[in-house]
Amino acid sequence: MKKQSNSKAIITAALTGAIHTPTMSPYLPITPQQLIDEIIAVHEAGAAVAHLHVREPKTGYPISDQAIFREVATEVKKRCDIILCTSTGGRLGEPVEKRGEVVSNLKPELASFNMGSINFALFHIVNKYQEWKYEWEKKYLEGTEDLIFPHTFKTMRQFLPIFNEMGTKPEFEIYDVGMINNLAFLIEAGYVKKPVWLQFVMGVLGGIHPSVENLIFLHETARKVIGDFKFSTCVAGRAQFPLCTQSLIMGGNARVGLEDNLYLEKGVLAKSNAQQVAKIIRIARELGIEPATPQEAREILGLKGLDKVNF
Ligand code: KMH
Ligand code: ZN
Repeated sequence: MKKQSNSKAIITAALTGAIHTPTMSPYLPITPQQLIDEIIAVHEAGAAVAHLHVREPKTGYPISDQAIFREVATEVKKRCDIILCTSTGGRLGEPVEKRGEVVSNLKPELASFNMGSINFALFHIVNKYQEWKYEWEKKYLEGTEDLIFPHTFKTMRQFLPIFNEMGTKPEFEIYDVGMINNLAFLIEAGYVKKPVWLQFVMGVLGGIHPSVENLIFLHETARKVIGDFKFSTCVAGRAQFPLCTQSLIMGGNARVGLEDNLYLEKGVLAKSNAQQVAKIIRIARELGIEPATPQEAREILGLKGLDKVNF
């Protein structure tokens, strides 16, 4: 991983995720074609990475369907050189083995790697909606009151050789400060090689509260216990733009997208992922920071290259 120049930042767009449901925004991409179109658009807007989950095309239910992952990845690769970061987070409640399949199947350059177990709660937002587009949505969200998003040390130890074998760089998702400790342990035990690529995920109920102090705390802790790392920040909800801006100011990178936040500004739904990408890039440029191209991001992160994926 090359040293990152402070004047370039990797912008990731997290397109759809597995948290927001179709009722919450008509702009959430659902079908393979919508996902493909959104990825091409975020690439044109300046994103270097697209973080990809897939959904059941008719209902929007989050799934880890390998055929859909492949369909989207193949078409995108024909049309642009964006880096695909496939999610191994999958649907809340889905078994871990199923979630890891996308790495062995597609051998992507980059994939999410959740750095520990957390309560991943969304039940508290159910009351904001009176009517639901699809039957599954309310039940899915309510079920999270009793949900643990599981990533035990055993799971993590079992996932890592798959990433290594496929040449896929893990993007370590850090939802709370203890997860930095988990990663430091795995580095120390020889399962993970430095330098590592971290995504600080703030604002999930069950994870760290999104605040300026907490982003500094996460960064400072990673500096002390890991040392050699690069980082990006993503934030669930309305603190997305302020804390992504802070991340850029701190010499880091930023992830935006409808997976994390449905709004462009207070009370205004983002009409596309590309709108959010364009906004963070406007802010970055005001700070003298340019978005890294996908090729520059590959060099910064030390990725294997698009010619070595299996799609
Ligand atoms: N959904 C985010 C809170 C993953 O996909 O594996 C974190 C995430 C993890 O993007
Ligand atoms: Zn995700």
